[in-house]
Amino acid sequence: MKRILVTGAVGQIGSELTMELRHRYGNDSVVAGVNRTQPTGELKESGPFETVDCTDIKQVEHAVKKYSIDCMYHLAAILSVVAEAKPMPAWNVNMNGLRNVLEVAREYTCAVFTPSSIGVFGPGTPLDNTPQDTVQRPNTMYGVTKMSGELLCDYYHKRFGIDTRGLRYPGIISCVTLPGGGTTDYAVEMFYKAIEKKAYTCTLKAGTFLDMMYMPDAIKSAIEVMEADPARLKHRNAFNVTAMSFDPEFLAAEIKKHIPDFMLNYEVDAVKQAIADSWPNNMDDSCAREEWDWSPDYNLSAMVKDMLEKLGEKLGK
Ligand code: AKB
Repeated sequence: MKRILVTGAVGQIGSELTMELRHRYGNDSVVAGVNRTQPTGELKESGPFETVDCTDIKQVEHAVKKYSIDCMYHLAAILSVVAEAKPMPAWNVNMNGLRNVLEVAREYTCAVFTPSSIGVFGPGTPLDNTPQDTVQRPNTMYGVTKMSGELLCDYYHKRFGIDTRGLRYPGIISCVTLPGGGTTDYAVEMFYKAIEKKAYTCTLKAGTFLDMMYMPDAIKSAIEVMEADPARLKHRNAFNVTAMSFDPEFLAAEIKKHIPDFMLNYEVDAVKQAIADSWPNNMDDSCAREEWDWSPDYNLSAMVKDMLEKLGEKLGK
């Protein structure tokens, strides 16, 4: 039986992934690792939670020992925009935090899932149909830490036999927990503003295409890659995965099918635009499809319909 620790369990992905893992493996088998923000509601009531600041190896080790953990989903991280504003804290959390998790995994023999990102790509990378194995010279602190994290995870697998696996996530869209500090956050904000104000001012230019994914697919992919037959895996850290690629205009046009008077304006943020311009327009995720049968359930129109229904309910509109 799996005994799982999720770090960053109150974050955008963590809050939903923890609940799905509890549903699959049993409430008591999945520990929500929290740091500054305490869990609330179902996340708090449905299973154990523990303070785990990943930059403190003793806290990681304490949780792993206390709950006999054999698998960690290490989601705690600082995202791209915040990492540009605070590069050293980003290095500390994204690199030292990961090293602590891997060291504890080595000591106590745990499998480790680490989310990587489209941020691992940069100048020199082919931006269309970006291959699984290609140039990775990111020019953001977030990208540097995610790229180095991929290498470190592969190193722990090859050198120490730790079962490390990861995904290069695109922008993730959900209506449960807001993302914080990412370049792709605009896509989530657009839904909230479309419902609340019928207008949104976008910080990225028209024509900025980025890979995106709806949260149910993000959760499914994390669980499936960890359940995959290791004999089939030629890659580990980390797989390109995507579900759709759009720019602000495409997303707005799809929202307008449901909210016809929705208006999209632009006020471009130079820092966010530079980050987005260094990332792929669309990735090739054929290795994930071949090695562990990855296939997303939601395309743009299915995601927009579901998001607007669920978010409308949540916001009482
Ligand atoms: C970000 O925008 O920083 C993240 C990511 C794509 O990794 N959502």
